[in-house]
Amino acid sequence: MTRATNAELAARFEEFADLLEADDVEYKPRAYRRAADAIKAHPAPLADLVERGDEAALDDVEGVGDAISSKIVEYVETGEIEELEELREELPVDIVALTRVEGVGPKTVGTLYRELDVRNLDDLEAAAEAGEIQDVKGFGAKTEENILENVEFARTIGERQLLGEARPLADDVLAYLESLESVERCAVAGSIRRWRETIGDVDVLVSSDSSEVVVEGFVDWNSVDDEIESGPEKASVRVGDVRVDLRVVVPEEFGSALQYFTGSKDHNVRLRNYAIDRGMKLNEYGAFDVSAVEDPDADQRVGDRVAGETEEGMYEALGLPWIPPELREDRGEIAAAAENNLPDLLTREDVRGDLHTHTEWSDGNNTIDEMVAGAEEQGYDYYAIADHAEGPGIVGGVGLSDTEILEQVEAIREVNAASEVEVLAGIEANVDADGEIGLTDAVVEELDVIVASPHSALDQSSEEATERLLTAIENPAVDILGHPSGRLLNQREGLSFDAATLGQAAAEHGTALEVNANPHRLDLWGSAVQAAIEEGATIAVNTDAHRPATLEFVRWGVHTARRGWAEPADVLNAWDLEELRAFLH
Ligand code: DGT
Ligand code: CA
Ligand code: CA
Ligand code: ZN
Repeated sequence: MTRATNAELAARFEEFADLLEADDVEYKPRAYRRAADAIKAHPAPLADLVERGDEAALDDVEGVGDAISSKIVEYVETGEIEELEELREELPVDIVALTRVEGVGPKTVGTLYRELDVRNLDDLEAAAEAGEIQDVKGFGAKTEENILENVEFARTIGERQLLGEARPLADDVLAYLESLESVERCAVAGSIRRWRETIGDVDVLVSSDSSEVVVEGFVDWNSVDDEIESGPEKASVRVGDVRVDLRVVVPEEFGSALQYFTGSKDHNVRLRNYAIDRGMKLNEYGAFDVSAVEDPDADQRVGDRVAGETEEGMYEALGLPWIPPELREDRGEIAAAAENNLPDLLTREDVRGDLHTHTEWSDGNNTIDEMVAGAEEQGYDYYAIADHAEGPGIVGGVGLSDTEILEQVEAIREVNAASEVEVLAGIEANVDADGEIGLTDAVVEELDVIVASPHSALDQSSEEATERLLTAIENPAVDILGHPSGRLLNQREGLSFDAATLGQAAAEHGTALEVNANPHRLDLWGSAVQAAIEEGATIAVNTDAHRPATLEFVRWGVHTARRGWAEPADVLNAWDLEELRAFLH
Protein backbone atom coordinates (compact mmCIF):
# COMPACT_ATOMS: atom_id res chain seq x y z
CA MET A 1 0.00 0.00 0.00
CA THR A 2 0.95 3.63 -0.49
CA ARG A 3 3.29 4.95 2.10
CA ALA A 4 3.26 8.65 1.30
CA THR A 5 6.45 10.59 1.88
CA ASN A 6 6.34 13.99 3.55
CA ALA A 7 7.40 15.58 0.25
CA GLU A 8 4.47 13.96 -1.51
CA LEU A 9 2.00 14.99 1.20
CA ALA A 10 3.31 18.53 1.12
CA ALA A 11 2.94 18.62 -2.68
CA ARG A 12 -0.74 17.69 -2.36
CA PHE A 13 -1.42 20.47 0.15
CA GLU A 14 0.43 22.97 -2.00
CA GLU A 15 -1.73 22.01 -4.97
CA PHE A 16 -4.79 22.20 -2.73
CA ALA A 17 -3.84 25.70 -1.59
CA ASP A 18 -3.20 26.83 -5.17
CA LEU A 19 -6.52 25.50 -6.46
CA LEU A 20 -8.42 27.12 -3.59
CA GLU A 21 -6.69 30.39 -4.29
CA ALA A 22 -7.48 30.08 -8.01
CA ASP A 23 -11.06 29.56 -6.92
CA ASP A 24 -10.90 32.84 -4.96
CA VAL A 25 -11.32 31.13 -1.59
CA GLU A 26 -9.90 33.19 1.26
CA TYR A 27 -7.81 32.19 4.34
CA LYS A 28 -7.82 28.43 3.69
CA PRO A 29 -4.98 28.60 1.13
CA ARG A 30 -2.69 30.13 3.74
CA ALA A 31 -3.48 27.44 6.26
CA TYR A 32 -2.82 24.72 3.70
CA ARG A 33 0.44 26.30 2.64
CA ARG A 34 1.56 26.56 6.24
CA ALA A 35 0.68 22.91 6.66
CA ALA A 36 2.72 22.01 3.57
CA ASP A 37 5.76 23.82 5.00
CA ALA A 38 5.32 22.14 8.38
CA ILE A 39 5.02 18.71 6.73
CA LYS A 40 8.13 19.29 4.63
CA ALA A 41 10.13 20.41 7.63
CA HIS A 42 8.99 17.54 9.84
CA PRO A 43 11.98 15.28 10.48
CA ALA A 44 10.09 11.93 10.45
CA PRO A 45 7.53 10.54 7.96
CA LEU A 46 4.02 11.54 9.06
CA ALA A 47 2.69 8.41 7.36
CA ASP A 48 4.38 6.42 10.13
CA LEU A 49 2.21 8.15 12.74
CA VAL A 50 -0.89 7.36 10.74
CA GLU A 51 0.12 3.74 10.32
CA ARG A 52 0.82 3.47 14.03
CA GLY A 53 -2.62 4.95 14.68
CA ASP A 54 -1.01 7.81 16.59
CA GLU A 55 -3.19 10.55 15.17
CA ALA A 56 -2.92 12.67 18.29
CA ALA A 57 0.78 13.09 17.51
CA LEU A 58 -0.21 14.43 14.09
CA ASP A 59 -2.18 17.26 15.67
CA ASP A 60 0.91 18.17 17.67
CA VAL A 61 2.87 18.97 14.53
CA GLU A 62 3.02 22.75 14.39
CA GLY A 63 0.84 24.11 11.58
CA VAL A 64 -1.26 20.94 11.37
CA GLY A 65 -4.73 21.27 12.86
CA ASP A 66 -7.73 18.91 12.97
CA ALA A 67 -8.94 19.62 9.46
CA ILE A 68 -5.50 19.01 7.99
CA SER A 69 -4.61 15.95 10.01
CA SER A 70 -7.79 14.17 8.92
CA LYS A 71 -6.82 14.86 5.31
CA ILE A 72 -3.34 13.49 5.94
CA VAL A 73 -4.89 10.31 7.33
CA GLU A 74 -7.24 10.11 4.35
CA TYR A 75 -4.36 10.48 1.89
CA VAL A 76 -2.11 7.97 3.61
CA GLU A 77 -4.95 5.44 3.82
CA THR A 78 -6.57 5.89 0.39
CA GLY A 79 -4.00 7.67 -1.79
CA GLU A 80 -6.51 10.50 -2.36
CA ILE A 81 -8.09 13.48 -0.67
CA GLU A 82 -11.71 13.56 -1.77
CA GLU A 83 -12.12 17.32 -1.40
CA LEU A 84 -9.03 17.86 -3.53
CA GLU A 85 -10.36 15.49 -6.20
CA GLU A 86 -13.61 17.48 -6.31
CA LEU A 87 -11.71 20.70 -6.63
CA ARG A 88 -9.62 19.26 -9.46
CA GLU A 89 -12.84 18.45 -11.33
CA GLU A 90 -14.25 21.88 -10.76
CA LEU A 91 -11.05 23.55 -11.96
CA PRO A 92 -9.51 21.22 -14.56
CA VAL A 93 -6.24 23.10 -14.85
CA ASP A 94 -2.65 21.85 -14.59
CA ILE A 95 -2.00 24.28 -11.77
CA VAL A 96 1.37 22.79 -10.87
CA ALA A 97 2.75 23.39 -14.37
CA LEU A 98 1.03 26.75 -14.90
CA THR A 99 2.27 28.27 -11.65
CA ARG A 100 5.81 27.29 -12.59
CA VAL A 101 5.68 30.12 -15.12
CA GLU A 102 7.33 33.03 -13.37
CA GLY A 103 4.76 35.74 -12.73
CA VAL A 104 1.81 33.38 -13.01
CA GLY A 105 0.23 32.71 -9.62
CA PRO A 106 -2.87 30.74 -8.67
CA LYS A 107 -5.13 33.79 -9.00
CA THR A 108 -3.92 34.36 -12.56
CA VAL A 109 -4.54 30.70 -13.36
CA GLY A 110 -8.12 31.02 -12.07
CA THR A 111 -8.80 34.14 -14.09
CA LEU A 112 -7.28 32.80 -17.31
CA TYR A 113 -9.26 29.58 -16.96
CA ARG A 114 -12.55 31.44 -16.48
CA GLU A 115 -11.89 34.04 -19.18
CA LEU A 116 -9.94 32.10 -21.82
CA ASP A 117 -10.31 28.42 -20.86
CA VAL A 118 -6.53 28.16 -20.33
CA ARG A 119 -5.91 24.72 -18.81
CA ASN A 120 -2.24 23.94 -19.47
CA LEU A 121 1.04 25.41 -20.69
CA ASP A 122 0.14 24.93 -24.37
CA ASP A 123 -3.13 26.83 -23.89
CA LEU A 124 -1.29 29.55 -22.02
CA GLU A 125 1.33 29.97 -24.71
CA ALA A 126 -1.29 29.98 -27.47
CA ALA A 127 -3.37 32.62 -25.66
CA ALA A 128 -0.29 34.81 -25.15
CA GLU A 129 0.81 34.43 -28.76
CA ALA A 130 -2.67 35.35 -29.95
CA GLY A 131 -2.56 38.50 -27.82
CA GLU A 132 -5.65 37.46 -25.88
CA ILE A 133 -4.17 37.83 -22.43
CA GLN A 134 -3.54 41.56 -22.60
CA ASP A 135 -7.25 42.06 -23.23
CA VAL A 136 -8.27 40.35 -19.99
CA LYS A 137 -9.17 42.81 -17.24
CA GLY A 138 -6.26 43.33 -14.87
CA PHE A 139 -3.66 42.10 -17.36
CA GLY A 140 -1.49 44.06 -19.75
CA ALA A 141 0.94 43.74 -22.61
CA LYS A 142 3.84 43.48 -20.16
CA THR A 143 2.32 40.46 -18.39
CA GLU A 144 1.69 38.79 -21.70
CA GLU A 145 5.26 39.40 -22.79
CA ASN A 146 6.58 37.95 -19.50
CA ILE A 147 4.47 34.85 -19.94
CA LEU A 148 5.87 34.29 -23.42
CA GLU A 149 9.40 34.70 -22.12
CA ASN A 150 8.99 32.30 -19.22
CA VAL A 151 6.74 29.56 -20.51
CA GLU A 152 9.60 27.61 -22.08
CA PHE A 153 11.63 27.50 -18.85
CA ALA A 154 8.53 26.27 -17.02
CA ARG A 155 8.32 23.38 -19.53
CA THR A 156 11.87 22.23 -18.91
CA ILE A 157 11.66 22.18 -15.12
CA GLY A 158 9.55 20.37 -12.66
CA GLU A 159 9.86 16.77 -13.68
CA ARG A 160 13.10 16.44 -11.75
CA GLN A 161 13.19 15.72 -8.02
CA LEU A 162 15.20 17.73 -5.55
CA LEU A 163 18.29 15.96 -4.22
CA GLY A 164 17.11 16.74 -0.68
CA GLU A 165 13.92 14.80 -1.29
CA ALA A 166 15.24 11.94 -3.42
CA ARG A 167 18.40 11.16 -1.44
CA PRO A 168 16.62 10.16 1.80
CA LEU A 169 14.45 7.87 -0.30
CA ALA A 170 17.56 6.38 -1.93
CA ASP A 171 19.03 5.77 1.54
CA ASP A 172 15.81 3.94 2.49
CA VAL A 173 16.00 1.81 -0.66
CA LEU A 174 19.59 0.86 0.16
CA ALA A 175 18.76 0.00 3.76
CA TYR A 176 15.90 -2.21 2.57
CA LEU A 177 17.98 -3.97 -0.09
CA GLU A 178 20.79 -4.57 2.38
CA SER A 179 18.31 -6.43 4.55
CA LEU A 180 17.63 -8.96 1.76
CA GLU A 181 19.61 -12.15 2.02
CA SER A 182 20.01 -12.52 -1.75
CA VAL A 183 21.81 -9.15 -1.97
CA GLU A 184 25.59 -9.32 -1.82
CA ARG A 185 26.41 -5.63 -2.30
CA CYS A 186 24.31 -2.64 -3.22
CA ALA A 187 24.91 1.00 -4.06
CA VAL A 188 23.19 3.97 -5.62
CA ALA A 189 24.43 5.06 -9.04
CA GLY A 190 23.42 7.77 -11.51
CA SER A 191 22.97 11.43 -10.75
CA ILE A 192 22.09 10.76 -7.13
CA ARG A 193 25.51 9.23 -6.50
CA ARG A 194 27.05 12.29 -8.12
CA TRP A 195 24.89 14.42 -5.78
CA ARG A 196 23.39 16.46 -8.59
CA GLU A 197 21.01 19.09 -7.25
CA THR A 198 18.08 17.56 -9.13
CA ILE A 199 17.48 13.95 -9.97
CA GLY A 200 15.63 12.41 -12.93
CA ASP A 201 15.34 9.01 -11.29
CA VAL A 202 17.07 7.02 -8.58
CA ASP A 203 19.39 4.30 -9.92
CA VAL A 204 20.29 1.41 -7.65
CA LEU A 205 22.69 -1.39 -8.36
CA VAL A 206 22.88 -4.76 -6.64
CA SER A 207 25.37 -7.60 -6.99
CA SER A 208 23.90 -11.04 -6.52
CA ASP A 209 24.02 -14.53 -7.98
CA SER A 210 20.25 -14.83 -7.82
CA SER A 211 18.94 -11.78 -9.60
CA GLU A 212 15.33 -12.90 -9.91
CA VAL A 213 15.02 -13.25 -6.15
CA VAL A 214 16.40 -9.72 -5.72
CA VAL A 215 13.98 -8.27 -8.29
CA GLU A 216 11.09 -9.99 -6.54
CA GLY A 217 12.17 -8.64 -3.17
CA PHE A 218 12.59 -5.16 -4.60
CA VAL A 219 9.11 -4.87 -6.15
CA ASP A 220 7.67 -6.28 -2.91
CA TRP A 221 9.12 -3.43 -0.83
CA ASN A 222 6.20 -1.92 1.09
CA SER A 223 7.07 1.62 0.01
CA VAL A 224 6.49 0.79 -3.66
CA ASP A 225 3.37 2.41 -5.09
CA ASP A 226 3.53 1.08 -8.67
CA GLU A 227 5.58 -1.43 -10.55
CA ILE A 228 6.51 0.27 -13.83
CA GLU A 229 8.32 -2.68 -15.38
CA SER A 230 10.31 -5.71 -14.30
CA GLY A 231 12.48 -8.39 -15.88
CA PRO A 232 14.93 -11.06 -14.73
CA GLU A 233 17.76 -8.58 -14.02
CA LYS A 234 16.06 -5.22 -13.61
CA ALA A 235 12.95 -3.46 -12.45
CA SER A 236 11.54 0.05 -12.26
CA VAL A 237 9.06 1.16 -9.65
CA ARG A 238 7.41 4.36 -8.50
CA VAL A 239 7.72 5.43 -4.89
CA GLY A 240 5.63 8.55 -4.31
CA ASP A 241 6.65 10.93 -7.07
CA VAL A 242 10.03 9.27 -7.65
CA ARG A 243 11.02 6.56 -10.12
CA VAL A 244 13.52 4.00 -8.84
CA ASP A 245 15.47 1.83 -11.31
CA LEU A 246 17.12 -1.35 -10.07
CA ARG A 247 19.73 -3.39 -11.90
CA VAL A 248 21.19 -6.65 -10.66
CA VAL A 249 24.60 -7.83 -11.84
CA VAL A 250 26.94 -10.69 -10.98
CA PRO A 251 29.60 -9.88 -8.34
CA GLU A 252 32.51 -9.94 -10.79
CA GLU A 253 30.86 -7.14 -12.81
CA PHE A 254 29.61 -5.00 -9.93
CA GLY A 255 32.46 -2.48 -10.13
CA SER A 256 32.22 -1.99 -13.87
CA ALA A 257 28.43 -1.66 -13.73
CA LEU A 258 28.70 0.83 -10.86
CA GLN A 259 31.24 2.86 -12.81
CA TYR A 260 29.08 2.79 -15.95
CA PHE A 261 25.74 3.58 -14.33
CA THR A 262 27.13 6.34 -12.14
CA GLY A 263 27.90 8.39 -15.24
CA SER A 264 27.85 11.10 -16.11
CA LYS A 265 27.53 10.14 -19.71
CA ASP A 266 30.14 12.75 -20.65
CA HIS A 267 32.56 11.41 -18.06
CA ASN A 268 32.05 7.89 -19.38
CA VAL A 269 32.58 8.89 -22.98
CA ARG A 270 35.86 10.61 -22.13
CA LEU A 271 37.01 7.72 -19.95
CA ARG A 272 36.18 5.18 -22.66
CA ASN A 273 38.23 7.17 -25.19
CA TYR A 274 41.06 7.43 -22.68
CA ALA A 275 40.92 3.63 -22.45
CA ILE A 276 40.87 3.12 -26.23
CA ASP A 277 44.02 5.24 -26.56
CA ARG A 278 45.70 2.76 -24.19
CA GLY A 279 44.59 -0.42 -25.92
CA MET A 280 41.79 -1.02 -23.44
CA LYS A 281 38.06 -1.52 -23.80
CA LEU A 282 35.75 -0.28 -21.07
CA ASN A 283 32.07 -1.00 -20.57
CA GLU A 284 29.53 -1.99 -17.95
CA TYR A 285 30.88 -5.57 -18.00
CA GLY A 286 34.50 -4.79 -17.22
CA ALA A 287 37.83 -3.40 -18.39
CA PHE A 288 39.46 -5.52 -21.08
CA ASP A 289 42.96 -5.47 -22.53
CA VAL A 290 42.27 -5.59 -26.28
CA SER A 291 45.76 -4.68 -27.50
CA ALA A 292 46.08 -8.17 -29.05
CA VAL A 293 42.48 -8.37 -30.26
CA GLU A 294 41.70 -7.88 -33.95
CA ASP A 295 38.15 -6.60 -33.58
CA PRO A 296 37.47 -5.15 -30.11
CA ASP A 297 33.87 -4.42 -31.13
CA ALA A 298 33.12 -8.05 -31.93
CA ASP A 299 31.69 -8.67 -28.48
CA GLN A 300 31.03 -6.85 -25.20
CA ARG A 301 33.43 -9.14 -23.35
CA VAL A 302 36.63 -9.59 -25.39
CA GLY A 303 40.37 -9.85 -24.82
CA ASP A 304 41.84 -10.16 -21.34
CA ARG A 305 39.57 -9.09 -18.53
CA VAL A 306 41.64 -6.92 -16.18
CA ALA A 307 38.97 -5.39 -13.93
CA GLY A 308 35.27 -5.36 -13.14
CA GLU A 309 34.72 -6.50 -9.60
CA THR A 310 35.49 -3.15 -7.99
CA GLU A 311 35.18 0.38 -9.23
CA GLU A 312 38.66 1.26 -7.96
CA GLY A 313 39.94 -1.58 -10.14
CA MET A 314 38.31 -0.03 -13.21
CA TYR A 315 40.21 3.24 -12.78
CA GLU A 316 43.36 1.43 -11.71
CA ALA A 317 43.26 -0.59 -14.94
CA LEU A 318 43.80 2.74 -16.72
CA GLY A 319 46.53 3.83 -14.33
CA LEU A 320 44.19 6.30 -12.64
CA PRO A 321 43.27 6.88 -9.01
CA TRP A 322 39.58 6.41 -8.13
CA ILE A 323 37.63 9.57 -8.97
CA PRO A 324 34.98 10.74 -6.46
CA PRO A 325 31.50 10.59 -8.09
CA GLU A 326 30.85 14.32 -7.50
CA LEU A 327 33.70 15.11 -9.91
CA ARG A 328 32.46 12.90 -12.76
CA GLU A 329 31.02 15.64 -14.93
CA ASP A 330 33.77 15.88 -17.54
CA ARG A 331 35.11 19.11 -16.14
CA GLY A 332 38.78 18.13 -16.16
CA GLU A 333 38.66 15.31 -13.63
CA ILE A 334 40.26 12.68 -15.87
CA ALA A 335 43.19 14.93 -16.77
CA ALA A 336 43.61 15.81 -13.08
CA ALA A 337 43.51 12.12 -12.14
CA ALA A 338 46.11 11.32 -14.80
CA GLU A 339 48.43 13.90 -13.22
CA ASN A 340 47.60 12.58 -9.75
CA ASN A 341 46.26 16.00 -9.04
CA LEU A 342 42.68 15.36 -7.89
CA PRO A 343 41.43 17.72 -5.18
CA ASP A 344 41.36 16.55 -1.59
CA LEU A 345 37.66 17.26 -1.24
CA LEU A 346 35.85 18.90 1.65
CA THR A 347 34.00 16.54 4.01
CA ARG A 348 31.28 17.17 6.59
CA GLU A 349 33.87 16.68 9.34
CA ASP A 350 35.87 19.62 7.99
CA VAL A 351 32.99 22.04 8.56
CA ARG A 352 33.47 23.94 11.83
CA GLY A 353 30.51 26.26 11.81
CA ASP A 354 27.51 27.70 10.03
CA LEU A 355 27.63 31.39 9.10
CA HIS A 356 24.11 32.06 7.84
CA THR A 357 21.16 31.05 10.05
CA HIS A 358 17.95 32.64 11.29
CA THR A 359 15.89 32.96 14.46
CA GLU A 360 12.43 34.18 15.37
CA TRP A 361 13.88 37.69 15.46
CA SER A 362 13.17 37.68 11.71
CA ASP A 363 11.43 34.79 9.91
CA GLY A 364 12.99 31.82 11.72
CA ASN A 365 11.00 29.53 13.98
CA ASN A 366 13.21 29.39 17.06
CA THR A 367 14.96 31.45 19.68
CA ILE A 368 18.67 32.27 19.58
CA ASP A 369 19.17 29.78 22.42
CA GLU A 370 17.41 26.98 20.59
CA MET A 371 19.40 27.53 17.41
CA VAL A 372 22.66 27.67 19.37
CA ALA A 373 21.74 24.39 21.07
CA GLY A 374 21.29 22.95 17.56
CA ALA A 375 24.72 24.25 16.57
CA GLU A 376 26.27 22.59 19.61
CA GLU A 377 24.60 19.35 18.59
CA GLN A 378 26.30 19.66 15.20
CA GLY A 379 29.60 19.86 17.06
CA TYR A 380 30.45 23.29 15.70
CA ASP A 381 33.23 25.55 17.00
CA TYR A 382 31.45 28.72 15.91
CA TYR A 383 28.04 29.73 14.71
CA ALA A 384 26.59 32.93 13.28
CA ILE A 385 23.06 34.21 13.61
CA ALA A 386 22.31 36.22 10.46
CA ASP A 387 18.69 37.30 10.55
CA HIS A 388 17.15 39.41 7.81
CA ALA A 389 17.70 43.14 7.84
CA GLU A 390 14.75 45.12 6.51
CA GLY A 391 15.02 46.07 2.86
CA PRO A 392 13.99 45.24 -0.70
CA GLY A 393 12.53 41.76 -1.07
CA ILE A 394 11.84 41.31 2.64
CA VAL A 395 8.19 41.45 3.68
CA GLY A 396 7.42 44.47 5.88
CA GLY A 397 7.92 43.79 9.59
CA VAL A 398 10.03 40.66 9.05
CA GLY A 399 13.42 42.32 8.64
CA LEU A 400 15.27 43.98 11.50
CA SER A 401 15.65 47.77 11.71
CA ASP A 402 18.99 49.27 12.80
CA THR A 403 17.73 49.55 16.37
CA GLU A 404 16.59 45.95 16.41
CA ILE A 405 19.90 44.77 14.96
CA LEU A 406 21.77 46.47 17.79
CA GLU A 407 19.37 44.94 20.33
CA GLN A 408 19.90 41.52 18.83
CA VAL A 409 23.68 41.92 18.89
CA GLU A 410 23.41 42.38 22.65
CA ALA A 411 21.18 39.35 23.00
CA ILE A 412 23.66 37.29 20.97
CA ARG A 413 26.59 38.45 23.13
CA GLU A 414 24.67 37.27 26.19
CA VAL A 415 23.95 33.85 24.73
CA ASN A 416 27.59 33.59 23.66
CA ALA A 417 28.80 34.21 27.20
CA ALA A 418 26.97 31.06 28.32
CA SER A 419 27.56 28.77 25.35
CA GLU A 420 30.26 26.36 24.37
CA VAL A 421 30.16 27.28 20.73
CA GLU A 422 31.40 30.77 19.75
CA VAL A 423 28.27 32.64 18.71
CA LEU A 424 28.87 35.40 16.20
CA ALA A 425 26.55 38.34 15.62
CA GLY A 426 25.65 38.54 11.97
CA ILE A 427 23.03 39.93 9.66
CA GLU A 428 21.65 39.00 6.27
CA ALA A 429 21.51 42.28 4.40
CA ASN A 430 19.72 42.74 1.09
CA VAL A 431 21.65 43.44 -2.08
CA ASP A 432 19.37 45.94 -3.80
CA ALA A 433 19.04 46.20 -7.59
CA ASP A 434 22.15 48.42 -7.74
CA GLY A 435 24.25 46.31 -5.39
CA GLU A 436 23.91 48.51 -2.30
CA ILE A 437 23.26 46.81 1.04
CA GLY A 438 21.64 49.60 3.09
CA LEU A 439 23.44 49.16 6.41
CA THR A 440 24.74 52.16 8.35
CA ASP A 441 28.37 52.22 9.49
CA ALA A 442 27.26 52.22 13.12
CA VAL A 443 25.56 48.86 12.60
CA VAL A 444 28.34 47.41 10.47
CA GLU A 445 30.84 48.15 13.23
CA GLU A 446 28.93 46.14 15.82
CA LEU A 447 28.48 43.03 13.68
CA ASP A 448 30.90 40.14 13.28
CA VAL A 449 29.54 38.70 10.03
CA ILE A 450 27.71 40.38 7.19
CA VAL A 451 26.02 38.16 4.66
CA ALA A 452 24.52 40.11 1.76
CA SER A 453 22.01 38.38 -0.49
CA PRO A 454 19.78 39.34 -3.41
CA HIS A 455 16.09 38.99 -2.54
CA SER A 456 14.47 41.26 -5.12
CA ALA A 457 14.82 42.23 -8.80
CA LEU A 458 15.80 38.66 -9.71
CA ASP A 459 14.84 39.09 -13.37
CA GLN A 460 17.70 41.42 -14.29
CA SER A 461 19.78 40.90 -17.42
CA SER A 462 23.08 39.16 -16.80
CA GLU A 463 24.95 42.46 -17.36
CA GLU A 464 22.88 44.23 -14.70
CA ALA A 465 23.11 41.23 -12.37
CA THR A 466 26.88 41.00 -12.73
CA GLU A 467 27.35 44.74 -12.05
CA ARG A 468 25.04 44.48 -9.07
CA LEU A 469 26.77 41.49 -7.50
CA LEU A 470 30.24 42.92 -8.19
CA THR A 471 29.24 46.08 -6.33
CA ALA A 472 28.21 43.99 -3.33
CA ILE A 473 31.39 41.88 -3.46
CA GLU A 474 33.55 45.02 -3.60
CA ASN A 475 31.79 46.52 -0.56
CA PRO A 476 34.32 46.22 2.29
CA ALA A 477 31.52 45.60 4.81
CA VAL A 478 30.32 42.46 3.01
CA ASP A 479 31.88 39.19 4.20
CA ILE A 480 29.75 36.69 2.32
CA LEU A 481 27.64 37.02 -0.80
CA GLY A 482 24.61 34.87 0.14
CA HIS A 483 22.77 32.66 -2.38
CA PRO A 484 24.27 34.69 -5.25
CA SER A 485 21.71 33.86 -7.94
CA GLY A 486 18.60 33.77 -5.79
CA ARG A 487 17.40 30.78 -7.80
CA LEU A 488 14.78 28.36 -6.46
CA LEU A 489 15.10 24.93 -8.04
CA ASN A 490 12.10 23.99 -10.19
CA GLN A 491 10.57 27.40 -9.46
CA ARG A 492 12.72 30.35 -10.38
CA GLU A 493 15.76 30.72 -12.58
CA GLY A 494 17.31 33.56 -10.60
CA LEU A 495 20.10 35.90 -11.69
CA SER A 496 22.60 34.80 -14.29
CA PHE A 497 26.26 35.79 -14.31
CA ASP A 498 29.72 34.56 -15.13
CA ALA A 499 30.90 32.80 -11.97
CA ALA A 500 34.59 33.29 -12.86
CA THR A 501 34.07 37.07 -12.97
CA LEU A 502 32.45 37.01 -9.54
CA GLY A 503 35.13 34.64 -8.28
CA GLN A 504 37.93 36.92 -9.40
CA ALA A 505 36.39 39.93 -7.64
CA ALA A 506 35.63 37.85 -4.56
CA ALA A 507 39.26 36.75 -4.35
CA GLU A 508 40.51 40.29 -4.79
CA HIS A 509 38.19 41.86 -2.21
CA GLY A 510 38.22 39.12 0.40
CA THR A 511 34.53 38.32 0.11
CA ALA A 512 33.36 34.73 0.30
CA LEU A 513 30.76 33.31 -2.08
CA GLU A 514 28.08 31.20 -0.48
CA VAL A 515 27.03 27.69 -1.28
CA ASN A 516 23.58 27.94 0.22
CA ALA A 517 22.81 24.39 1.35
CA ASN A 518 19.02 24.69 1.38
CA PRO A 519 17.95 21.89 -1.01
CA HIS A 520 15.61 24.29 -2.81
CA ARG A 521 18.55 26.58 -3.55
CA LEU A 522 21.98 24.91 -3.75
CA ASP A 523 23.26 28.30 -4.83
CA LEU A 524 26.11 28.45 -5.88
CA TRP A 525 26.23 25.06 -7.61
CA GLY A 526 29.07 22.77 -8.71
CA SER A 527 30.29 24.32 -11.95
CA ALA A 528 30.03 27.86 -10.54
CA VAL A 529 31.95 26.90 -7.40
CA GLN A 530 34.65 25.29 -9.52
CA ALA A 531 35.00 28.40 -11.68
CA ALA A 532 35.12 30.70 -8.63
CA ILE A 533 37.70 28.59 -6.82
CA GLU A 534 39.87 28.51 -9.91
CA GLU A 535 39.98 32.31 -9.65
CA GLY A 536 41.11 32.00 -6.04
CA ALA A 537 37.77 32.73 -4.38
CA THR A 538 36.85 31.45 -0.94
CA ILE A 539 33.44 29.88 -0.50
CA ALA A 540 31.21 29.43 2.56
CA VAL A 541 28.88 26.46 2.96
CA ASN A 542 25.87 27.73 4.93
CA THR A 543 22.49 26.20 5.66
CA ASP A 544 20.33 29.34 5.94
CA ALA A 545 18.50 27.28 8.60
CA HIS A 546 15.26 28.67 9.99
CA ARG A 547 14.96 25.88 12.61
CA PRO A 548 17.49 23.56 14.29
CA ALA A 549 16.51 20.49 12.24
CA THR A 550 17.54 22.18 9.00
CA LEU A 551 21.09 22.71 10.23
CA GLU A 552 21.33 19.19 8.76
CA PHE A 553 21.13 20.78 5.29
CA VAL A 554 24.90 21.12 5.58
CA ARG A 555 25.03 17.65 4.00
CA TRP A 556 23.65 18.97 0.70
CA GLY A 557 25.99 21.96 0.84
CA VAL A 558 29.10 19.88 1.41
CA HIS A 559 28.38 17.62 -1.55
CA THR A 560 27.57 20.61 -3.74
CA ALA A 561 30.91 22.18 -2.76
CA ARG A 562 32.59 18.87 -3.60
CA ARG A 563 30.95 19.04 -7.04
CA GLY A 564 32.81 22.35 -7.29
CA TRP A 565 36.17 20.70 -6.41
CA ALA A 566 36.31 22.48 -3.03
CA GLU A 567 39.07 21.55 -0.62
CA PRO A 568 38.92 22.55 3.07
CA ALA A 569 41.34 25.42 2.43
CA ASP A 570 38.85 26.92 -0.06
CA VAL A 571 36.04 26.94 2.48
CA LEU A 572 35.78 29.77 5.00
CA ASN A 573 33.82 27.78 7.56
CA ALA A 574 36.31 24.93 7.46
CA TRP A 575 38.90 27.33 8.90
CA ASP A 576 39.53 27.73 12.61
CA LEU A 577 38.05 30.64 14.52
CA GLU A 578 41.20 32.73 14.40
CA GLU A 579 41.57 32.40 10.63
CA LEU A 580 37.86 33.10 10.24
CA ARG A 581 38.08 36.29 12.31
CA ALA A 582 41.02 37.49 10.26
CA PHE A 583 38.93 37.11 7.11
CA LEU A 584 35.81 38.89 8.40
CA HIS A 585 35.42 42.66 7.78
P1 DGT B 1 19.14 11.64 -14.22
O1 DGT B 1 18.53 10.32 -13.85
O2 DGT B 1 18.51 12.28 -15.39
O3 DGT B 1 19.21 12.57 -13.07
O4 DGT B 1 20.66 11.39 -14.65
P2 DGT B 1 21.52 10.08 -14.60
O5 DGT B 1 22.93 10.52 -14.82
O6 DGT B 1 21.23 9.29 -13.39
O7 DGT B 1 21.06 9.32 -15.90
P3 DGT B 1 20.24 7.95 -16.13
O8 DGT B 1 19.40 7.60 -14.96
O9 DGT B 1 19.56 8.11 -17.45
O10 DGT B 1 21.39 6.88 -16.34
C1 DGT B 1 22.26 6.51 -15.29
C2 DGT B 1 23.66 6.44 -15.76
O11 DGT B 1 23.81 5.40 -16.73
C3 DGT B 1 24.18 7.67 -16.47
O12 DGT B 1 24.67 8.64 -15.58
C4 DGT B 1 25.29 7.10 -17.30
C5 DGT B 1 24.79 5.76 -17.67
N1 DGT B 1 24.19 5.80 -19.01
C6 DGT B 1 22.88 5.72 -19.30
N2 DGT B 1 22.69 5.76 -20.63
C7 DGT B 1 23.89 5.91 -21.17
C8 DGT B 1 24.37 6.02 -22.53
O13 DGT B 1 23.61 6.01 -23.48
N3 DGT B 1 25.71 6.13 -22.69
C9 DGT B 1 26.57 6.14 -21.63
N4 DGT B 1 27.89 6.27 -21.84
N5 DGT B 1 26.16 6.05 -20.38
C10 DGT B 1 24.85 5.92 -20.16
CA1 CA C 1 19.17 8.53 -12.73
CA1 CA D 1 17.81 5.59 -14.60
ZN1 ZN E 1 18.83 33.61 4.94
